[in-house]
Amino acid sequence: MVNFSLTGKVALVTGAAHGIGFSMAEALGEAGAKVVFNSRNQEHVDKALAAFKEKGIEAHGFVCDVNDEAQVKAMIEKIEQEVGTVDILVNNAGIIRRIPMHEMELEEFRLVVDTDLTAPFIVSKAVIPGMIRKGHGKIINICSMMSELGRETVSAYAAAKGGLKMLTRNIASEYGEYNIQCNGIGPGYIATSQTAPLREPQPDGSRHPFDSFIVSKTPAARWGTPEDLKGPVVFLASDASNFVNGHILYVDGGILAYIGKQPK
Ligand code: NAP
Ligand code: GCO
Repeated sequence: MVNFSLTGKVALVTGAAHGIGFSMAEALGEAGAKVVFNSRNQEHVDKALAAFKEKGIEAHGFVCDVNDEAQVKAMIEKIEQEVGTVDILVNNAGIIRRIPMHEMELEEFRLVVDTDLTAPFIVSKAVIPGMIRKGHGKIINICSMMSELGRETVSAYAAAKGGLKMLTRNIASEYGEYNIQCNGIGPGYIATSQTAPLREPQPDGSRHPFDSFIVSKTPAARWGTPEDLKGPVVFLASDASNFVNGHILYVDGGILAYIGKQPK
């Protein structure tokens, strides 16, 4: 029987106090993993711990900024002492800034690239030695449609998520011999706080133009939900995907396959 069970595994999901990360952490917990997550904010950690407890999921939360290597190293050491060596890492923490490139401050560009690309390097580097010692590991990087496509105002985000696709492939290449698989998940347009500005109703109550645009570009004719990511993350975290390596699994309702609905 195909093994999707994560019983006995320690799964770290970064930035999982809410949104896509929380939903993926919930799925990993439901599949049997001990869930570990971080946020920059103690209040967010506490709220998420209460939510996991309510769902009967064993979770451990830490305050940690993934851009700070010292904080990340300290968090991984605490996880190894209190929970166990990390078997599964989901690099989910991420930000976006929607600003025309010629108006974007250098510091803003760098913050997005640091958070969405450099931080996955920092956290992956911190957990790989333990995975090598254990003889197995799963690293799952949360990419994006913008790992493949560009659009106005998201230059830093697209550059970072494009780079994250190639970091995924390089980790897969460099550590496959240690039985570590590194893959990506590329969510389409998902209804979370990150995309809330793109779905806000107009002053006259009509749909946001971008909202209608995305629905017309998606064969599934809807926005995705964080729950749509639960099955894909369990698959890539489990032994069922042990020969899948360096792959970006797009969970996008078909956007990347579709030219878009013809205007009536
Ligand atoms: P979200 O609701 O804004 O969640 C992002 C999470 O990242 C927050 O929990 C935040 O935690 C955490 N975070 C940000 N910077 C951090 C840092 N420096 N250190 C630690 N945690 C940090 O967004 P989401 O939509 O769930 O996105 C989650 C991931 O999916 C991101 O990588 C995003 O790029 C990607 N994605 C989203 C979509 C979409 O349509 N929503 C599509 C494709 C990819 P705190 O604020 O609590 O610290
Ligand atoms: C945007 C959106 C997208 C989504 C996601 C798509 O402004 O275009 O925020 O970037 O968040 O990354 O896969």
